[in-house]
Amino acid sequence: MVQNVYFSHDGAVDDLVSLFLLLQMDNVKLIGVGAIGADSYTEPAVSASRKIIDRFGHGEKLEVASSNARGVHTFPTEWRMDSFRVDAFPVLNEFGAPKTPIAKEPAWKDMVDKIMASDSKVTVLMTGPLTDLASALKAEPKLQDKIEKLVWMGGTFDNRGNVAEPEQDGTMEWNAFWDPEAVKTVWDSSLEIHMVGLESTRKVPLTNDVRDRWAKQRKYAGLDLIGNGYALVPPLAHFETNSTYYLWDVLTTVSSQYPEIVKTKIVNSDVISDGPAQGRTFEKADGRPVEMVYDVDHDAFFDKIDELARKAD
Ligand code: AGV
Ligand code: CA
Repeated sequence: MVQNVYFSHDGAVDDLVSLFLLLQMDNVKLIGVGAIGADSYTEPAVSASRKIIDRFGHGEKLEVASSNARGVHTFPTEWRMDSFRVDAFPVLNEFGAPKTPIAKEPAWKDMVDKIMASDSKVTVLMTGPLTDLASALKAEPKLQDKIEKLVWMGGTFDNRGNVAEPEQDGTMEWNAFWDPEAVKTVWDSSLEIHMVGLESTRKVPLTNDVRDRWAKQRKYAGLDLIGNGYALVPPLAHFETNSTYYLWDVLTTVSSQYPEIVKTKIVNSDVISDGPAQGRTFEKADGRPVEMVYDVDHDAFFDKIDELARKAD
């Protein structure tokens, strides 16, 4: 069965690879894409998205909306620069300026309009901060009834965060930390939430073996794109550092359509939205339920990436 999906991402390497993979999934009908300059800058995030749709979208007619969201805590500039590099990849620039149009409205409004106009319920897939969804829910409360579920890369329940910044206690995941208030707004809604936190993404680091596997398949344009993308970011080699890269968003995107590769459980939870733990998602007996991915079949996951990417040419 084909599922209508609205994809909101924040322009990092794994967000853009996620967009590429979504475009290869037979059961996904993308109805809109929004890009937010959180772990990126908005202009290259939007531009690279348009070019990926042009080159790898199989003629799909889509628009890319630009977000005007501002975070509470900004990502390190060094990480955000990757979006300019992906946008400059030759494979995305062979045919000149992008043709996929930029949507008229800012991303939060585009999300409202496209979802309300959809002929069936929509899965909202988000691989960045929840800011635009929170704004959309505030502006149009009826939106909740049109959303099948939210699938989000963000948060963690084991208090081992991935933010290394002052004035925080180390328990938060970055997408939640960028805009903690937005996470609270979404948690307080009646949406069905599926969450991929750091518990599972830790099991799928970028490694040199993974890079080699993609390099061997570079005759496929899609795997060459993935290989080039992940050449920009540091792998897990000897020891985890603050910049070590995992396949966070790709795991979220792939498992949203192929749930057989992950294990999930229901967690009752809440969110802290201020103080040194702002952005922390935590278990709470009378909190709202979320379906949390806690484990992944590593090999099945990487096989699925290959299989999807080979379909692109
Ligand atoms: O926390 C993971 C989120 C994902 O959506 N992002 C990167 C993914 O797109 C932020 C992030 C955490 N650690 C990072 C991040 C790192 N070492 N480099 C770049 N981004
Ligand atoms: Ca992201």
